[in-house]
Amino acid sequence: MGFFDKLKKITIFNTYTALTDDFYEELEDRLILSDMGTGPAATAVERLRTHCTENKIGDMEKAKEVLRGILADMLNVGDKRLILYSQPSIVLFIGVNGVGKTTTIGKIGNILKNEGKKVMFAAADTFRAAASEQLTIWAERCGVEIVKQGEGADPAAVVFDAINAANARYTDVVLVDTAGRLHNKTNLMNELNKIDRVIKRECPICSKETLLVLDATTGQNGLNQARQFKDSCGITGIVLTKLDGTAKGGIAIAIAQELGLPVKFAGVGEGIDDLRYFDADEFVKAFI
Ligand SMILES: Nc1nc2c(ncn2[C@@H]2O[C@H](COP(=O)(O)OP(=O)(O)OP(=O)(O)O)[C@@H](O)[C@H]2O)c(=O)[nH]1
Ligand SMILES: [Mg+2]
Repeated sequence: MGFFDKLKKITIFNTYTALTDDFYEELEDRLILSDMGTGPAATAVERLRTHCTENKIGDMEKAKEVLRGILADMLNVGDKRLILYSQPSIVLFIGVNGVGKTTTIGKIGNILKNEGKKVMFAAADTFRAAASEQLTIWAERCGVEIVKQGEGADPAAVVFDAINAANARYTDVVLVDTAGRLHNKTNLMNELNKIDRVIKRECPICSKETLLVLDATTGQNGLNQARQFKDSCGITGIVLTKLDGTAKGGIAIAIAQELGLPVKFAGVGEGIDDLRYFDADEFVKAFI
């Protein structure tokens, strides 16, 4: 079974026998329904039509391959790998409530540990005690260290502790969990800025990624979240979770095209192995 098999496929290529105007029209509708966005959907269909006409392609299977190539190309923006240039490197996970931040950290911790890296979790969601307990369970599951404080502690203080511990213990990567927040809550956004300032002050040479975690089932709403967080927090990439069973996978292309942000990881379930580095070719094969 392929990693993205749980994604709902757009099966239109099986229901038409020729590249008719109706086909192109329905394809565009289906791409828009997948939350790819009207602009990117129109661009993709136009590129497909032009390519197939110019190269006299009539075969549906060939056309499907061409479209996969076009979509993979549209996903190809920014630096798609996780940037880990220093020891330690810091990766901050942010996003609205319940999108899968804590779970994602557990899964990525496991991936990095299996790559031979020394990983530390920082439990900077101090909003509720259950949050650091949840992250502790993941830390035990993957066998990585965790730095935490009591409920209500200053998240920036947790990050301060984690950076110092990571420096002392030659940790490669610190993964920072944060509380779910809406981009329009000023005090919570200030909290993220404070975390940023602590990182800059305590580890000016640290490479830092800020990954926005998005629930794929929220479709275009996720795109709005990305736009707003990008404006205020300097997002460097996206983690797209809950791609299992959704027909809204087109959101990955919308984000790449409209915001220029790469999807770095994709999640397809709750288990430890249900998240991987995002592979555009693999994704488009499951998508179309
Ligand atoms: N089906 C599915 N469920 C997921 C996926 N990723 C996370 N979840 C589930 O989503 C729920 C919320 O996950 P959390 O990791 O707690 O989300 P969070 O963003 O940390 O939530 P808050 O800290 O409350 O903001 C949990 O039940 C996870 O198991 C995924 O890729 N697919
Ligand atoms: Mg959480």
